[in-house]
Amino acid sequence: MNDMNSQLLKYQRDGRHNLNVEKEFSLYNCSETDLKRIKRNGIVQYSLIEEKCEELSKFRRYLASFPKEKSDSAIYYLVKTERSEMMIDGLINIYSRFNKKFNYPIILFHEQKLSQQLKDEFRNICPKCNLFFQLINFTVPTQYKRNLPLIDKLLVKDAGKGRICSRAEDVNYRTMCRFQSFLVYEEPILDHLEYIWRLDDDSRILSDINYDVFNFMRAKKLLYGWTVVTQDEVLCVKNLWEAVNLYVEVNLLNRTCFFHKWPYPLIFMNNFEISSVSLFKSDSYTKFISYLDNLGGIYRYRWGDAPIKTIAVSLFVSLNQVHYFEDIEYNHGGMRNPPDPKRVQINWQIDPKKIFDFKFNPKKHF
Ligand SMILES: Nc1nc2c(ncn2[C@@H]2O[C@H](COP(=O)(O)OP(=O)(O)OP(=O)(O)O)[C@@H](O)[C@H]2O)c(=O)[nH]1
Ligand SMILES: [Mg+2]
Repeated sequence: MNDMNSQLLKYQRDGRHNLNVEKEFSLYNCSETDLKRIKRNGIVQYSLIEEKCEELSKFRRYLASFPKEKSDSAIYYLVKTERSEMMIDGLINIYSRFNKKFNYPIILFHEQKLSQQLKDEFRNICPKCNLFFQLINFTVPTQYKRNLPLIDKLLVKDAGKGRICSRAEDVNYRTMCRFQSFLVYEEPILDHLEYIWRLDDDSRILSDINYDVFNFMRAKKLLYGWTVVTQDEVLCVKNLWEAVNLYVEVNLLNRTCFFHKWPYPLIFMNNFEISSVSLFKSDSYTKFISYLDNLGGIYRYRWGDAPIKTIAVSLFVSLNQVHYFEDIEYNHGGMRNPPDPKRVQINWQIDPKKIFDFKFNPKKHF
């Protein structure tokens, strides 16, 4: 029996009012499981759930129209309402450099404040972009909200001597890191996808990509693709690597893939990240990330999603399933692929061919 009928029967058994039944009924662009998860993730208003389900169902229909040989994959962004102009430029960029040839769906996760007018504007400006909007709950979890004033004070104190981890004062930035670290994988729209390509509103592809990157990943059995490696800010990862070392030891992760070789504090700059969805939905990652999340370091110290996911890749993916997209020209905030040798020194970018030669020197670090 399908979800819709079983739900209807349940309501009839409970003697609930028909109006309610009809209301919930019309939500059934989503399955019962989708609905439960959407509500659990904090979206409870009827009209918002309905809108989310409608987009979800359009998205699934769109994927279902793909030929068998095309991978069930998508591109996604997290949209910041205040930077909608930048987002529009980003959409035009990915469309013209890649997606006009390959037509993958683009998921735009957003907060409630992203108005219908802005959504229409995105669609009007980029009518062939295949946009699917998904509202997310972007609030700070209660346990952290209560402690935020304390967290802020501690952060400033930790940083000391006037130096502070960048973006540390911005609580929303930490909520963004938490979303990118794992909450995104709890979104029903990612279910059954093979690969997901994350880009940010300030990500720019600098030349045309003439092949299907998702099919490429699939053909090579790859799990993680990147373009830029950089040194992380050590002030922003206080206690993170130590916590991971403890996790590795306690969980006897002796056969870790390349974690023990990976040079601290390098990270894949994951504002460009093509990854296997099943990797980040796996039991290994789920267990690992709930350990880190429960430590509270994302809010307490502003642990970034980039170090967290880089470490996870080094723990759970073997090097031959990690791919450097050497051929994709890319820029994010001055860090680019291929790296500009003159700038490598200035902006802490690392030559991808020399990752394992890197030696951390605290005196030379920012
Ligand atoms: N909805 C929402 N999205 C956000 C928020 N902050 C950041 N984002 C999005 O998350 C992505 C990454 O944010 P950035 O601020 O560019 O983070 P970053 O790249 O680490 O920082 P920069 O080096 O300053 O670019 C972008 O696509 C932003 O639009 C926020 O408060 N709300
Ligand atoms: Mg950015």
